[in-house]
Amino acid sequence: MKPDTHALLVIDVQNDFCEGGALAVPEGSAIVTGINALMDDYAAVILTQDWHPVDHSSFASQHGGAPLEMIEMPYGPQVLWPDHCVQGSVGAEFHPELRTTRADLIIRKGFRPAIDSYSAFFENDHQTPTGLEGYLRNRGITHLTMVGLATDFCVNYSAQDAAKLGFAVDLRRDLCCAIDLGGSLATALDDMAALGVMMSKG
Ligand code: VGL
Ligand code: ZN
Repeated sequence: MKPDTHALLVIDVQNDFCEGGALAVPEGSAIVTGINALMDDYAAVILTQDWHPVDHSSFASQHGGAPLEMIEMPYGPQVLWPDHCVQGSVGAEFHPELRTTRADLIIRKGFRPAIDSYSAFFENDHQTPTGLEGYLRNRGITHLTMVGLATDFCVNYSAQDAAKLGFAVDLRRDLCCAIDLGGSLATALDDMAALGVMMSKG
């Protein structure tokens, strides 16, 4: 059992990121059993849930563009995604085998139509907070173990923001899976390492 200052942060283990989902990450569901087992080591377990309105501006369908094209948003470059994790849809639900009953907090993100939110801490403008930082600090949490989907997007931005905020971050590489768009996984691993994110394989 880890000390009470350590939390497990489970990023976006939702149907749309698993096999058969709208934005499936290869082998996404393979990490669920390991994540469930790891929950027993932590007093604090927090889940994030990508939670988009049906007309979310990160959807290619809103721009007449093709999925995975890049566009310029007021807050910077944005990948256009297939419609995914629409509020209330089956795709937005957690993987059916994820032990959601163990979660102390479920933090939803990406619900503002005009802005995407990869990170569990800030939206993609890197300024609008989700509230997670305050929750963790109020609970006296200083160390975060991160797992989930996808390594190179939501896990990556969450880990980078956590490290910048001064949390000690350990990324369990064996309990994450990547989308890997044009080398995005290698870049993400370099960026996280440069910020002091520790990587472990279990
Ligand atoms: C994610 C792309 C779009 C993720 C969420 O969870 O990594 N990626 N929305
Ligand atoms: Zn999303």
